[in-house]
Order: sequence, then C-alpha cells, then structure tokens
Amino acid sequence: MSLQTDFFKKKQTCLMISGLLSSVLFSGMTYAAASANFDSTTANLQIPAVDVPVSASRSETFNVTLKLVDAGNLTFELAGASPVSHSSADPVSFEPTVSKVFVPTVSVDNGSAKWFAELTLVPNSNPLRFVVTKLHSTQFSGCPSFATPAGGDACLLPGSITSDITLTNDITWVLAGGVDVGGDNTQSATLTIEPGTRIVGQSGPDFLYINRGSKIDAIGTPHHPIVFTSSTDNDTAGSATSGDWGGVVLSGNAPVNGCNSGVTVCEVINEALPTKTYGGNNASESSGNMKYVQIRYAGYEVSPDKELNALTLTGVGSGTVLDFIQLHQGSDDGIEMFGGTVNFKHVVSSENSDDSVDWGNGWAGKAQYVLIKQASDDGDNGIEADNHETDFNSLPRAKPILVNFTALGTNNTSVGANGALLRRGTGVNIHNSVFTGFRKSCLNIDSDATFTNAGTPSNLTGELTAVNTFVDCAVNFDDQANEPFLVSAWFSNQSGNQIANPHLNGYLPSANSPLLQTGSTTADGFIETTNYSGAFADQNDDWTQHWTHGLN
Ligand SMILES: [Ca+2]
Ligand SMILES: [Ca+2]
Ligand SMILES: [Ca+2]
Ligand SMILES: [Ca+2]
Repeated sequence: MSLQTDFFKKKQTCLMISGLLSSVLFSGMTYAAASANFDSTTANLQIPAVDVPVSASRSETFNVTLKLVDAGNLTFELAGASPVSHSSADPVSFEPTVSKVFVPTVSVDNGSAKWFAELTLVPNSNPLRFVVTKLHSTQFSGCPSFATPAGGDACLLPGSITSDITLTNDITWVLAGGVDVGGDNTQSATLTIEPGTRIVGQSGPDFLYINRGSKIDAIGTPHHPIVFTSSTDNDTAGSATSGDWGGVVLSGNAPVNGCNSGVTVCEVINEALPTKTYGGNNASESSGNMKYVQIRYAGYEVSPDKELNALTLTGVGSGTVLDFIQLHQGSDDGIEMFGGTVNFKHVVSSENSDDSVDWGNGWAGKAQYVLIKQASDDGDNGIEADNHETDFNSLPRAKPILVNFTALGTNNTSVGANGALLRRGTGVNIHNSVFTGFRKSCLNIDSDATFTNAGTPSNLTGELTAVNTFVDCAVNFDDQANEPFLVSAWFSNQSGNQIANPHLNGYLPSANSPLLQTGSTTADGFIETTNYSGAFADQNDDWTQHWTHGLN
C-alpha cells in the first residue's frame, strides 16, 4: 500500500511540476548554453533547460527563471518558465524520487567560478519554492577530513564509514580493499553520492559493502549518472577490463532461505565474503536508493568459484529503490540476488562474463523493464535461477515476478548458454518478455524439484509460469525426454506465448514487431500495466539514452 501511494505521489509531483511550469509560460527568454546563471542585480537564477520527466523515456524541457526570495534561507521562487526544444547538451534534471533539482554548474554574473547546486522542492508550495540544500564549487579543493589525498582530484575512502557522509562530484573517490558502510546492524550510516560522481576501484579486492541496517543514497541524473568503475577506465574502449575491481554489495535484513528448519530468523553467510551475514525478517526494509548508476568492469574472484558480481543484493528488502541501473562488462554476473524481496526497474545488464541476472536463496522480488545483452565473446545464461544451490525445496521459495524483459543472446554458436535456466526448485512468474539468440536454448528447466513445484503443463500450480512471452532461438526449448515434462509443452499451454521472430532493430522493436501487440500485465504497487512484450514500448521508447555506457 505504501509503495503504491509513494509511486502515485512521485508521478503526481512530476505532472504537477510540469503543469505549474506550463501555467506560468512567458516568452522572450535567451537560451544560453551554461547550465545556470545567477544574476545578482535581479536576484534571478536563470536555468536554460530543466528536464521534467513525464515518463521513463520522455521528459519535457523548460527554460526556467527562479527568483531569490529569502537570501538567509537560500529560497527561490518560480518566476517564469517557457518550453524549449530538448536540445541542451547539459540539461538540469528534476528528480521526482527525492523532489530535487540538480544543477551541475551555476555561475554568478556569468563569472568563471562554477558551483554545483541541489535545490529541494518545498512540499505543497504554490508558486513553487525551492531551497538550496547543497552548494559547492565544481573545482577540486582538497579532500574532506574523512578521506586521504590520493593525487590529483582523487581522495581515498576509509575502510569503515560509520557516520553519514556525502561523496561530492568534484572528487574522484577511490576504494582500497573492502569499504564498509556501517557495522552489521550497528553504527548504521547513510552514504550519499551526488549525481555525476565517479567512484573507482584500483584492483580486484576493492569493493563497496553496504552493511545490514545502513543505506546508500546514490541518485544520478540521465545526463550525470553516478559511475562505479575501474581506476584505469578513461571512458574509451580497452582502457579497462572485466574483473578490474570488486563491485557493489547491498546487504539487508529481508527474508532468505538456506537455514536449518526451526531457526527463528534465517541468516546466511556470504559465499564470497565469509565474515559477512545477511537476511532477517524485515521484508519491507530499505537499503536506500540507487538511480542512474553504472557499475562497470567489476566482478573479482575472491576465491575459486566465489566471485563478487557487479551488483550483489543479499537479503535486501522491498523498500529499496533501484531504477536505471547498468551493470556493464563484469567478470561474473551483472546483478545477483541472494534472497530478499528487493525490486528493480530499468536495468541494463550488458557484456557480463557469467549470467546477466542471477538469483538464489529464495529471492521473492519484482523486476520490470530489464535489458539483457549477452557478452559477444563470453557469458553464460541470460537468467540463471536457483531456489537454493543445494537444498532445492528450501523455504521461503524463490518466486520473483519478471515483467518486460528483453534478453538478447549473440546468435554465436560457440559461447553463451540459455536465455533462462530455471533450476534447483525455483519458482518464477514471467510476463511480457522476449528471449532471442541464445546458443543452447531460449528456455531451460532443470532439476526435478523445479518441475514438481511447477505442476504439469495441463495443470500448472502457478509457481512457475510464463505468459505473453516470445522465444526465437536456434533451439527454443531444452526438451529432455528424461525430465518430468517438456519445456515446449509448458510454454505452449500458457496464454499469449509465441515462437516468432520479434523483429528487433538492435534492442528496440521495429514498427512491425509482433511484440507491440500482446496481452497486458496487471499493475500492482510496483509493476506498471503494459500491453507489449520486451523492455521497450516502441522504437521511440529508448529509456537507456544518455545514462548508459558502451551499449551501442
Ligand atoms: Ca555470481
Ligand atoms: Ca552466476
Ligand atoms: Ca552461470
Ligand atoms: Ca533441462
């Protein structure tokens, strides 16, 4: 219920902002190139291009004038706005998740000094009022007291962060070894990261670990994403490679499986990091917000077969917001859930050397709008799903809901495995998705426990389902006579499924794509209703624009 209220509140804020901006239109504005300028004579803050999202892939852009009405509290009031064409290379973004406007560079009286500003909307204000909640130079001027100078504009983070800190975007932040935020459900802290900030790992064992009870608040913008990457990465191809550093781990107190029966609260030791424990009984817990974030070249092998993924979510709860996240060219999985109830939207998992999306330990979250793009020269399964690695019927059973997935194999005949490998007792409900170009098969079900949990093709339990889903692989189904039923029979007995060429242009559906007219999904507090299959509504719905890396 609260998730649903929250969702509508955010959507409404966007429409309200857009509406109020439209209602005070006036013309004659000069369209300058700078992201913003403050005129001290008129006390006007001129922002030539403010993007206000009206949907995931579309925003409306306004030239906005804000007047300083309370210098003591740095409060601005909306004085005027006019729509402009969406052309600025460096637009300012209104971010509905936190009701903030991030201004990458503000100059004063067109001077050369530049400032980063964050303006927070005053709730229910009309005319709109914004308070400046952050203001600092964009020019590096040294490391804060909690960090160590590391040359140039770089600052080394400490190994343990036990109070709230902010990573500002004037600094390149360096990880050395494991960087812990909070203790294990003690000394909890929030790590805030500004849009446009870069955090780098220097070698394999460098990683960021948000402990149980602590939070990350990493909100980028479409044009200023937060980037976690290798210290050698200079944004050109070949400057960094998969496994250059560890990755990002969020850990929480949400339910997991894999415990002996009879325990009151199931907690599990992290396979790659044996000093870490995850899981608990707080399904709705929040581990924070991550939005417009890239994680590149991660995935270090800590010990044989025990790797860090680009993004590892262990026992993370449904109060966490993960939206517009890219996991790019990691040496293990893109995103892996170890139990928990965490949900995510608008995720791109590209060029990873193992699986793009992986789960185990009873993950029971939801995911919508996910683009899987297998590595051209490596990679295993698009989706690799376990209930539990050894105890296939461990409870609570993994049963996520996946909606609007586009999973692209490479049509390569020597690398890659299945579009989805559903095994070791997992449940899942797949809706409105497409799997294409995988070498071994599009869909594979393994392990007797998985089949038994699913029922039979003519009498399904509802635990393992796929509807309105397309497959197009050289081998569509891993049909094995010695398995309890044929995957092809399971697929064809459910509604709206098709074996058909999806007519994609890259990852987007072309105008004649059969994906554009399929059955609809049912909305809940997280899932949005769609009447198309795959991650994109049409050829214009490219929500990966601007904030992703190395996708095309
Ligand atoms: Ca993994
Ligand atoms: Ca894996
Ligand atoms: Ca694998
Ligand atoms: Ca099989």
